[in-house]
Amino acid sequence: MSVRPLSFLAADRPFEKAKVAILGVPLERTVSFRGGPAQAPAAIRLASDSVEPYSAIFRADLQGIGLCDLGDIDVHMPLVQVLSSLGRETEKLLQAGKFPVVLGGEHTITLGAVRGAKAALGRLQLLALDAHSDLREEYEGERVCHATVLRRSWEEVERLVIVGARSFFGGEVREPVFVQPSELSDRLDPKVPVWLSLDLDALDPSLCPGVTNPEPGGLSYREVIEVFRALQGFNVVGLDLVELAPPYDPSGVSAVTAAKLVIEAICAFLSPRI
Ligand SMILES: [Mn+2]
Repeated sequence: MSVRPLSFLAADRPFEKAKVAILGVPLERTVSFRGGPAQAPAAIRLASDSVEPYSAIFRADLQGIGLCDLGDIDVHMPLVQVLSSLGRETEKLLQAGKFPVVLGGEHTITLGAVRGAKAALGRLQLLALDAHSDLREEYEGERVCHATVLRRSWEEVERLVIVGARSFFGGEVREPVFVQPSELSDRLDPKVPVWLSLDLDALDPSLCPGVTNPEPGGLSYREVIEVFRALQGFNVVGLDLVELAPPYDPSGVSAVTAAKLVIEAICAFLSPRI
């Protein structure tokens, strides 16, 4: 066919034959500093055109895993409805045996995905890579927003672990959820499914400047890869990637990094080592 919609890695596998389902959520509702996440799913799909589906690190080829791109969820409705519609989609995908890859959008979407995954699987733990603790009880009068999303998500799961945090508010730093990448394996439960939430600002802003709230002193690309490697011993069932703000990186490298990390993650979690 000579005409096709923009899709991640030009994915064209029929839904029935795909293991991985890409789902965009261009939500930009509660951002507090600077905008852009609404453009992120399209920017990541476009950037994926410039990278190969092969992971040299995990020695796996995404083509062999099978990928479909379902397009974007409608976000032009109240926030609570966006989250519940993402929750329903995530639940359906997991029940169909798929590995959902949710492309945000602002970090708030993680709450919808986590609720859907919990509904589908019964048990769930959440690993978040994030520069910010996102553990406020409420922020500017909102109980559900990008700054409270990990507090609200924590209420849904058995365990929350956060890697990469370096921006704290008040007593948040004393919460027992922050770990170094090397401690991950001891802090997750091998018997409980893991949802991975990858906030791009966990990376150092010198590597990934196109994010809503850049925070100096972040993880290197290789450190994120080491987190993926540690997760290979666990049952990772899906992931979201959030907070890319394409307007703040005219070089486009941040979007390419996002696309590449999606490929590395899928290859790490779904492919036997070869
Ligand atoms: Mn963050």
